[in-house]
Amino acid sequence: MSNTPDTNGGLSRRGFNLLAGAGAMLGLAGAASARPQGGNCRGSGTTPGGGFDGNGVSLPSSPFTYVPFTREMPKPPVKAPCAIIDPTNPSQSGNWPWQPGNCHHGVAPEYFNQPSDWQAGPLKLYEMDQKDGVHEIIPGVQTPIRGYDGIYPGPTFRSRMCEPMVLRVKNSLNTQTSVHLHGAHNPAHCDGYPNFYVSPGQQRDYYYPNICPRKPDGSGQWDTTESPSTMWYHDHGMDLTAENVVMGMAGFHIFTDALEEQLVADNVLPGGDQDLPIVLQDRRLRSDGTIFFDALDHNGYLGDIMVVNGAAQPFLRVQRRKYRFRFLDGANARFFLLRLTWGNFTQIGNDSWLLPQAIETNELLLSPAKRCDVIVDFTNAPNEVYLVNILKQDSGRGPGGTTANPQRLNPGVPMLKFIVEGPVVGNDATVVPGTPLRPHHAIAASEITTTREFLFHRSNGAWMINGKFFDEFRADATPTLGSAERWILKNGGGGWWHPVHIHLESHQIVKLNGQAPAPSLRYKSDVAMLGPNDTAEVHMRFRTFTGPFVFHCHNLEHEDMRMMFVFDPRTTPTQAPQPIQSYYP
Ligand SMILES: [Cu+2]
Repeated sequence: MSNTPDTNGGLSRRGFNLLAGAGAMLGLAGAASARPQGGNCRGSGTTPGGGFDGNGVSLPSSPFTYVPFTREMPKPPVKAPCAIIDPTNPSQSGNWPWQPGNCHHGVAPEYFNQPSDWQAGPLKLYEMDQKDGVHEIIPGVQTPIRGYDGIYPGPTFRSRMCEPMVLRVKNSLNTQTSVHLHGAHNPAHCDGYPNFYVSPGQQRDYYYPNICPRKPDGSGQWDTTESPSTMWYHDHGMDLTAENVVMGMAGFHIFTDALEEQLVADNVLPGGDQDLPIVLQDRRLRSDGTIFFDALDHNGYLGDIMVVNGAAQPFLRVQRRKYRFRFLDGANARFFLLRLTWGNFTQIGNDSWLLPQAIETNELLLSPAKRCDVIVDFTNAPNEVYLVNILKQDSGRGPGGTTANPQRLNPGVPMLKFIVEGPVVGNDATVVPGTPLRPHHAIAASEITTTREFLFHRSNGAWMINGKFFDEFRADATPTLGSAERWILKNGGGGWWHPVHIHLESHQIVKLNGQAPAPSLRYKSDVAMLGPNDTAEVHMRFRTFTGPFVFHCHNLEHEDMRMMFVFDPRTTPTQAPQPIQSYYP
């Protein structure tokens, strides 16, 4: 593994970004053969007015019509390993299709230095190619995409505690990429650090140990309160994230462990076909079917077509029983306020983690990158139920209103139609509001050793934290491994919303604007949503892995325009920002 940084021939990073964006668009023009389609519901997915850019200029509407709710909701395929290996069994040596690390960008040093209890289960090897593809967001309209394995959304990974995996990612695109597994506790080498690239034509081995942190009591035991459930992966390439994600580079990664498997085995939580990951996004198309993306719009991408698992306004057939829906806001800049036209949600998870107990709610507010894991009980439902977005948002600035009182649309935009069929299914899952799920251990104020403040603000049409732009070679915080810190995350104002994502560790939101946050936000999060003028106080612990890692606004246009900082956990206390570890290329 060499340690030479990738360079872009002397171009500035931003210059490179713009060139790459323009090149990609030119490359796409002419590839599409779509024509506007007939139908009776032009703009059915659009927000009123079709949306505006950050300067108040009306965006071009997608010039297609279609009949919504005529197409079944796609379910991304589950990714299968190319080999399952027991490394301690010499008779399996012939099963290796390739040796981890034997590729251009190598594998994390941690792979060669695993504690024995990281390998309680077999090692799974996966291969995935990042490549161009064609996808029908609207039926009959061929839209060029960039996809993991060439599909949109990408394949769903399912992994299990202490069953490590190495994912060999190939890059057949003509742009740099970096894969981030959002919500995971993984080594820095494979966390999708913005310039730890998979270069075009090359491969990188992402080693996911699939562990959770150990307990802070020194016992060495796993802290299973931190074991995740619903993660997702997406591109995190420096300056290119927004474009790569809007072109299709995102998918689910579902994690389980003994505790969650028991909840399913005991019929507390629905499993199998009643457990569905659902990604909500928005897209805007040009007349040739290509995805509209303006690389010069730094305010936030808004589409006028509501897309669910890659399809515009689909339907889903459900039985009269409980379902687990893992909702992800996978949009670049669009927030969602979700309601059902009948019944409530029973929320069981926030971001990556199950809640300590199920919570009933009639609305779910999601920012980009947030997940809400919910149960919907269709037992007594009418034959048709709709999932509706009732949030008013006309620009990348964010929705109207505040986090406490977001501006609502009436009647809102239906995203997904549930067709409820058949008789009541007996012996259904037993989860109800109040059902205990995954225990939670709060980080006490007395454990905090350091307090840091971060102001997220606008400057010269771009985005800063504490008066600085992102610099991948500068550590902005160097916490000590094993310690707990308090981070104050402040929105610098101007009506902008900034959903702040911190990599590596869960954070515990202890105060939002001086008050206890809403019940579902009181436990573990990986995105702290900052509405206009919001201040969040979060506690977090730094464990297992030295850096560098990033935290950033997950409005992807803000992230690309530099609203990102580096934190670099060290084994010994230091204030020194240099050197940060590097794993190039
Ligand atoms: Cu932002």
